[in-house]
Amino acid sequence: MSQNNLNTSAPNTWCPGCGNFAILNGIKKVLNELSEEVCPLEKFVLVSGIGCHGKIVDYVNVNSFYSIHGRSVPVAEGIKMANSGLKVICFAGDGDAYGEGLEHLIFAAKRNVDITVIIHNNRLYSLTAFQYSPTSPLGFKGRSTPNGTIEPPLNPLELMLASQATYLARGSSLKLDLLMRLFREAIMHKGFALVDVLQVCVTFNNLYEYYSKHVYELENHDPGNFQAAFNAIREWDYNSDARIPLGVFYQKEAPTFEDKMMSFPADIESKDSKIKEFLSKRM
Ligand SMILES: Cc1ncc(C[n+]2csc(CCOP(=O)(O)OP(=O)(O)O)c2C)c(N)n1
Ligand code: SF4
Repeated sequence: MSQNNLNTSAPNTWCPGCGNFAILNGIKKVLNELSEEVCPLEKFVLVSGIGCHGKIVDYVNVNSFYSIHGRSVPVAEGIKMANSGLKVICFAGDGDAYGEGLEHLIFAAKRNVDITVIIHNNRLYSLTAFQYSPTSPLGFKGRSTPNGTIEPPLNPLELMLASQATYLARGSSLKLDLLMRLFREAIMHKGFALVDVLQVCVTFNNLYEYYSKHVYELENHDPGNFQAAFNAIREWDYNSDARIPLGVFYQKEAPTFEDKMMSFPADIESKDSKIKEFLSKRM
Protein backbone atom coordinates (compact mmCIF):
# COMPACT_ATOMS: atom_id res chain seq x y z
CA MET A 1 0.00 0.00 0.00
CA SER A 2 1.42 3.38 -0.93
CA GLN A 3 2.01 5.84 1.89
CA ASN A 4 -0.17 8.93 2.10
CA ASN A 5 2.10 11.95 2.50
CA LEU A 6 -0.53 13.54 4.79
CA ASN A 7 0.48 16.99 3.51
CA THR A 8 -2.00 19.86 3.55
CA SER A 9 -2.11 23.02 1.45
CA ALA A 10 -1.39 25.24 4.50
CA PRO A 11 1.86 27.18 4.01
CA ASN A 12 4.37 26.25 6.71
CA THR A 13 5.40 29.34 8.71
CA TRP A 14 7.95 27.72 11.07
CA CYS A 15 11.50 29.11 10.91
CA PRO A 16 13.87 27.02 8.74
CA GLY A 17 15.71 24.57 11.01
CA CYS A 18 13.03 24.58 13.75
CA GLY A 19 12.84 21.35 15.76
CA ASN A 20 9.08 21.26 15.12
CA PHE A 21 9.84 19.84 11.67
CA ALA A 22 11.25 16.65 13.23
CA ILE A 23 8.07 16.22 15.28
CA LEU A 24 5.93 16.85 12.19
CA ASN A 25 7.85 14.40 10.00
CA GLY A 26 7.98 11.81 12.78
CA ILE A 27 4.27 11.88 13.51
CA LYS A 28 3.34 11.72 9.82
CA LYS A 29 5.47 8.60 9.33
CA VAL A 30 4.08 6.96 12.48
CA LEU A 31 0.48 7.76 11.54
CA ASN A 32 1.07 6.23 8.13
CA GLU A 33 2.52 3.06 9.65
CA LEU A 34 -0.21 2.74 12.26
CA SER A 35 -2.92 3.33 9.68
CA GLU A 36 -1.65 0.29 7.79
CA GLU A 37 -1.12 -1.92 10.84
CA VAL A 38 -3.53 -0.83 13.56
CA CYS A 39 -6.41 1.48 12.67
CA PRO A 40 -7.47 3.71 9.78
CA LEU A 41 -6.44 7.35 9.62
CA GLU A 42 -9.99 8.54 10.24
CA LYS A 43 -9.78 7.06 13.75
CA PHE A 44 -7.02 9.50 14.71
CA VAL A 45 -7.73 12.97 16.06
CA LEU A 46 -5.01 15.53 16.63
CA VAL A 47 -5.50 18.33 19.16
CA SER A 48 -3.21 21.31 19.65
CA GLY A 49 -2.86 24.34 21.88
CA ILE A 50 -1.72 27.82 20.84
CA GLY A 51 1.95 28.48 20.19
CA CYS A 52 4.38 27.78 17.35
CA HIS A 53 3.82 24.06 18.07
CA GLY A 54 0.04 24.45 17.66
CA LYS A 55 0.37 24.94 13.93
CA ILE A 56 1.26 21.26 13.55
CA VAL A 57 -2.43 20.39 13.17
CA ASP A 58 -2.58 22.62 10.09
CA TYR A 59 0.18 20.56 8.48
CA VAL A 60 -1.17 17.01 8.91
CA ASN A 61 -4.14 15.90 6.85
CA VAL A 62 -5.97 14.13 9.69
CA ASN A 63 -9.05 15.21 11.68
CA SER A 64 -7.94 17.80 14.18
CA PHE A 65 -9.04 20.39 16.72
CA TYR A 66 -7.14 23.63 17.24
CA SER A 67 -7.91 24.40 20.88
CA ILE A 68 -6.81 27.32 23.07
CA HIS A 69 -3.63 27.96 25.01
CA GLY A 70 -3.39 25.70 28.06
CA ARG A 71 -6.55 23.76 27.22
CA SER A 72 -5.50 21.16 24.66
CA VAL A 73 -5.41 18.37 27.27
CA PRO A 74 -9.02 18.78 28.52
CA VAL A 75 -10.21 19.06 24.92
CA ALA A 76 -8.39 15.80 24.12
CA GLU A 77 -9.93 14.20 27.22
CA GLY A 78 -13.41 15.33 26.13
CA ILE A 79 -12.96 13.90 22.63
CA LYS A 80 -11.83 10.57 24.09
CA MET A 81 -14.78 10.48 26.53
CA ALA A 82 -17.25 11.20 23.76
CA ASN A 83 -15.85 8.53 21.44
CA SER A 84 -13.51 6.07 23.10
CA GLY A 85 -12.87 4.36 19.75
CA LEU A 86 -10.73 7.29 18.62
CA LYS A 87 -6.99 7.59 19.08
CA VAL A 88 -6.44 11.09 20.40
CA ILE A 89 -3.03 12.75 20.14
CA CYS A 90 -2.49 16.07 21.81
CA PHE A 91 0.36 18.47 20.89
CA ALA A 92 1.27 21.12 23.43
CA GLY A 93 4.07 23.57 24.18
CA ASP A 94 5.97 23.71 27.46
CA GLY A 95 4.33 27.07 28.17
CA ASP A 96 0.99 25.60 27.18
CA ALA A 97 1.02 22.33 29.15
CA TYR A 98 3.53 22.96 31.95
CA GLY A 99 2.40 26.55 32.59
CA GLU A 100 -1.16 27.71 32.03
CA GLY A 101 -2.53 24.19 31.50
CA LEU A 102 -0.57 22.37 34.19
CA GLU A 103 -3.51 21.38 36.38
CA HIS A 104 -5.21 19.75 33.38
CA LEU A 105 -2.09 17.72 32.70
CA ILE A 106 -1.85 16.53 36.31
CA PHE A 107 -5.47 15.42 36.42
CA ALA A 108 -5.37 13.71 33.03
CA ALA A 109 -2.35 11.72 34.26
CA LYS A 110 -4.01 10.95 37.60
CA ARG A 111 -7.16 9.71 35.82
CA ASN A 112 -5.11 7.67 33.33
CA VAL A 113 -7.16 8.93 30.40
CA ASP A 114 -6.14 7.01 27.28
CA ILE A 115 -4.62 9.90 25.32
CA THR A 116 -1.12 10.68 24.03
CA VAL A 117 0.42 14.04 24.88
CA ILE A 118 3.44 15.22 22.89
CA ILE A 119 5.21 18.25 24.36
CA HIS A 120 7.21 20.52 22.04
CA ASN A 121 9.53 21.53 24.86
CA ASN A 122 11.66 24.37 23.50
CA ARG A 123 11.92 25.76 27.02
CA LEU A 124 10.45 29.19 26.29
CA TYR A 125 7.38 30.91 24.87
CA SER A 126 8.31 31.23 21.23
CA LEU A 127 5.14 32.39 19.44
CA THR A 128 4.84 35.40 21.74
CA ALA A 129 8.51 36.08 21.02
CA PHE A 130 10.89 35.04 23.74
CA GLN A 131 9.53 34.92 27.28
CA TYR A 132 10.66 32.35 29.87
CA SER A 133 8.59 29.20 30.47
CA PRO A 134 8.41 26.68 33.34
CA THR A 135 11.32 24.68 31.86
CA SER A 136 13.65 27.62 31.07
CA PRO A 137 16.97 27.24 32.90
CA LEU A 138 17.80 29.41 35.91
CA GLY A 139 19.18 32.73 34.69
CA PHE A 140 17.39 32.53 31.30
CA LYS A 141 17.44 35.95 29.67
CA GLY A 142 14.35 36.58 27.58
CA ARG A 143 12.12 39.56 26.87
CA SER A 144 10.25 39.23 30.19
CA THR A 145 13.43 38.51 32.19
CA PRO A 146 16.17 40.73 30.72
CA ASN A 147 18.34 40.20 33.81
CA GLY A 148 17.77 36.43 33.87
CA THR A 149 15.19 34.28 35.66
CA ILE A 150 15.55 33.90 39.41
CA GLU A 151 13.51 30.69 39.74
CA PRO A 152 14.70 27.17 38.95
CA PRO A 153 13.03 25.15 36.18
CA LEU A 154 10.37 22.54 36.74
CA ASN A 155 11.23 18.92 35.98
CA PRO A 156 7.93 18.01 34.30
CA LEU A 157 8.63 14.27 34.03
CA GLU A 158 9.18 14.08 37.79
CA LEU A 159 5.84 15.80 38.32
CA MET A 160 4.14 13.49 35.83
CA LEU A 161 5.58 10.42 37.55
CA ALA A 162 4.19 11.64 40.87
CA SER A 163 0.85 12.32 39.13
CA GLN A 164 0.58 8.62 38.18
CA ALA A 165 1.13 8.87 34.41
CA THR A 166 1.45 5.35 33.01
CA TYR A 167 3.86 6.05 30.10
CA LEU A 168 6.64 8.63 30.31
CA ALA A 169 9.37 9.23 27.77
CA ARG A 170 11.77 11.90 26.57
CA GLY A 171 12.81 12.39 22.96
CA SER A 172 14.80 14.98 21.08
CA SER A 173 14.21 16.75 17.79
CA LEU A 174 17.81 15.75 16.97
CA LYS A 175 17.03 11.99 17.07
CA LEU A 176 14.24 11.22 14.62
CA ASP A 177 14.39 7.40 14.77
CA LEU A 178 14.05 7.38 18.54
CA LEU A 179 11.32 10.02 18.37
CA MET A 180 9.29 7.84 16.00
CA ARG A 181 9.69 4.79 18.25
CA LEU A 182 8.50 6.81 21.25
CA PHE A 183 5.52 8.25 19.34
CA ARG A 184 4.49 4.78 18.18
CA GLU A 185 4.78 3.28 21.66
CA ALA A 186 2.99 6.20 23.33
CA ILE A 187 0.08 6.01 20.89
CA MET A 188 -0.20 2.24 21.34
CA HIS A 189 0.02 2.49 25.15
CA LYS A 190 -3.37 2.02 26.81
CA GLY A 191 -3.57 4.91 29.25
CA PHE A 192 -2.07 8.36 29.70
CA ALA A 193 1.18 8.68 27.73
CA LEU A 194 3.44 11.71 27.64
CA VAL A 195 6.47 12.24 25.41
CA ASP A 196 8.51 15.29 26.37
CA VAL A 197 10.41 16.33 23.24
CA LEU A 198 13.45 18.56 23.61
CA GLN A 199 12.59 20.67 20.58
CA VAL A 200 15.20 23.13 19.45
CA CYS A 201 13.95 26.67 18.77
CA VAL A 202 16.68 27.92 16.45
CA THR A 203 15.50 31.51 16.61
CA PHE A 204 15.25 32.22 20.35
CA ASN A 205 16.92 29.35 22.21
CA ASN A 206 19.25 27.41 19.95
CA LEU A 207 20.35 24.49 22.14
CA TYR A 208 21.44 22.37 19.17
CA GLU A 209 25.10 22.17 20.21
CA TYR A 210 24.28 21.73 23.90
CA TYR A 211 21.88 18.82 23.26
CA SER A 212 24.27 17.26 20.74
CA LYS A 213 26.87 17.03 23.48
CA HIS A 214 24.61 16.01 26.36
CA VAL A 215 21.87 13.62 25.20
CA TYR A 216 22.25 9.84 25.33
CA GLU A 217 19.83 6.91 25.00
CA LEU A 218 18.92 4.98 28.15
CA GLU A 219 20.29 1.45 28.21
CA ASN A 220 19.57 -1.41 30.61
CA HIS A 221 16.80 0.63 32.19
CA ASP A 222 13.70 -1.14 33.53
CA PRO A 223 10.68 1.10 32.78
CA GLY A 224 8.53 -1.08 35.06
CA ASN A 225 10.58 -0.01 38.09
CA PHE A 226 9.22 3.20 39.65
CA GLN A 227 12.36 3.94 41.66
CA ALA A 228 14.62 3.40 38.63
CA ALA A 229 12.35 5.71 36.62
CA PHE A 230 12.54 8.35 39.35
CA ASN A 231 16.33 8.14 39.46
CA ALA A 232 16.67 8.32 35.67
CA ILE A 233 14.28 11.28 35.48
CA ARG A 234 16.26 13.08 38.21
CA GLU A 235 19.58 12.55 36.43
CA TRP A 236 19.01 15.86 34.64
CA ASP A 237 16.92 18.60 36.25
CA TYR A 238 16.51 20.83 33.17
CA ASN A 239 19.22 23.06 34.57
CA SER A 240 22.46 21.29 35.35
CA ASP A 241 25.23 20.30 33.00
CA ALA A 242 24.50 16.60 33.57
CA ARG A 243 24.02 14.11 30.76
CA ILE A 244 20.44 14.04 29.46
CA PRO A 245 18.84 10.60 29.19
CA LEU A 246 16.40 9.93 26.33
CA GLY A 247 13.98 7.02 26.00
CA VAL A 248 11.19 5.44 28.02
CA PHE A 249 11.47 6.16 31.74
CA TYR A 250 8.30 4.55 33.00
CA GLN A 251 5.50 2.31 31.77
CA LYS A 252 2.85 0.42 33.63
CA GLU A 253 -0.52 -1.17 32.92
CA ALA A 254 -3.48 0.27 34.82
CA PRO A 255 -7.22 0.59 34.15
CA THR A 256 -8.03 3.68 32.12
CA PHE A 257 -10.53 6.36 33.07
CA GLU A 258 -12.80 5.15 30.27
CA ASP A 259 -12.71 1.55 31.56
CA LYS A 260 -13.66 2.75 35.01
CA MET A 261 -16.43 4.99 33.65
CA MET A 262 -18.00 1.94 32.01
CA SER A 263 -18.24 0.15 35.35
CA PHE A 264 -19.55 3.21 37.20
CA PRO A 265 -23.35 2.68 36.82
CA ALA A 266 -23.23 -0.82 38.31
CA ASP A 267 -21.21 0.37 41.31
CA ILE A 268 -23.45 3.33 42.02
CA GLU A 269 -26.55 1.14 41.87
CA SER A 270 -25.13 -1.14 44.53
CA LYS A 271 -24.54 1.90 46.74
CA ASP A 272 -27.89 3.47 45.93
CA SER A 273 -29.74 2.34 49.04
CA LYS A 274 -26.93 3.57 51.31
CA ILE A 275 -26.95 6.97 49.56
CA LYS A 276 -30.76 7.24 49.97
CA GLU A 277 -30.48 6.32 53.66
CA PHE A 278 -27.70 8.91 54.14
CA LEU A 279 -29.72 11.65 52.41
CA SER A 280 -32.99 10.81 54.23
CA LYS A 281 -31.30 11.43 57.58
CA ARG A 282 -30.15 14.87 56.46
CA MET A 283 -33.31 16.16 54.81
C1 LIG B 1 -5.71 31.65 27.18
C2 LIG B 1 -4.47 32.27 26.59
N1 LIG B 1 -3.46 32.61 27.38
C3 LIG B 1 -2.34 33.16 26.86
C4 LIG B 1 -2.24 33.37 25.51
C5 LIG B 1 -1.00 33.99 24.92
N2 LIG B 1 -0.10 32.99 24.41
C6 LIG B 1 -0.20 32.51 23.15
S1 LIG B 1 1.00 31.44 22.76
C7 LIG B 1 1.70 31.62 24.30
C8 LIG B 1 2.98 30.91 24.70
C9 LIG B 1 3.40 29.88 23.76
O1 LIG B 1 4.46 29.13 24.34
P1 LIG B 1 4.44 27.56 24.27
O2 LIG B 1 3.16 27.01 24.75
O3 LIG B 1 5.67 27.08 24.96
O4 LIG B 1 4.49 27.27 22.72
P2 LIG B 1 5.60 27.64 21.61
O5 LIG B 1 5.15 28.92 20.99
O6 LIG B 1 6.92 27.77 22.30
O7 LIG B 1 5.54 26.49 20.68
C10 LIG B 1 0.98 32.49 25.09
C11 LIG B 1 1.32 32.86 26.48
C12 LIG B 1 -3.33 32.96 24.70
N3 LIG B 1 -3.29 33.06 23.36
N4 LIG B 1 -4.42 32.43 25.26
S1 SF4 C 1 10.27 30.84 16.81
FE1 SF4 C 1 11.36 28.98 17.43
S2 SF4 C 1 9.78 27.44 17.85
FE2 SF4 C 1 8.83 29.11 16.68
S3 SF4 C 1 8.95 28.40 14.55
FE3 SF4 C 1 10.76 29.69 14.94
S4 SF4 C 1 12.37 28.25 15.56
FE4 SF4 C 1 10.41 27.18 15.74
